[in-house]
Amino acid sequence: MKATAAIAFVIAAGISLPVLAASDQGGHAGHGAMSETPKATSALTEGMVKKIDKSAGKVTVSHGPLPNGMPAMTMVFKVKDMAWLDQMRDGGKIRFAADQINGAMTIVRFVLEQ
Ligand SMILES: [Cu+2]
Repeated sequence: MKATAAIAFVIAAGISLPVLAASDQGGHAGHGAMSETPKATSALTEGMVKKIDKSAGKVTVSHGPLPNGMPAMTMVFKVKDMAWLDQMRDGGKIRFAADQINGAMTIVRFVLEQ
């Protein structure tokens, strides 16, 4: 009689386990959706305008580490749109994204920092 009761308990425990596993999977599915973060805003790098050369279409920027692995430094960038040089000013802070275009690092997107 005692052995039968023990077997019944094991069977009951065995049935309850798959139920717990199913609810755990549901939790993981929700976590996966949160990993989709917009890449556009996180790719912007902080920089400070040092010198603007409108005739050459270039700007010297002291920038933080870039997503492409370049460490913080002061260097000359080209700009994708020459009109952007009119919006920048010496000593002004910007946040920008740069790409290698025709062998030259070029600012392809930027926002002015207050
Ligand atoms: Cu650089």
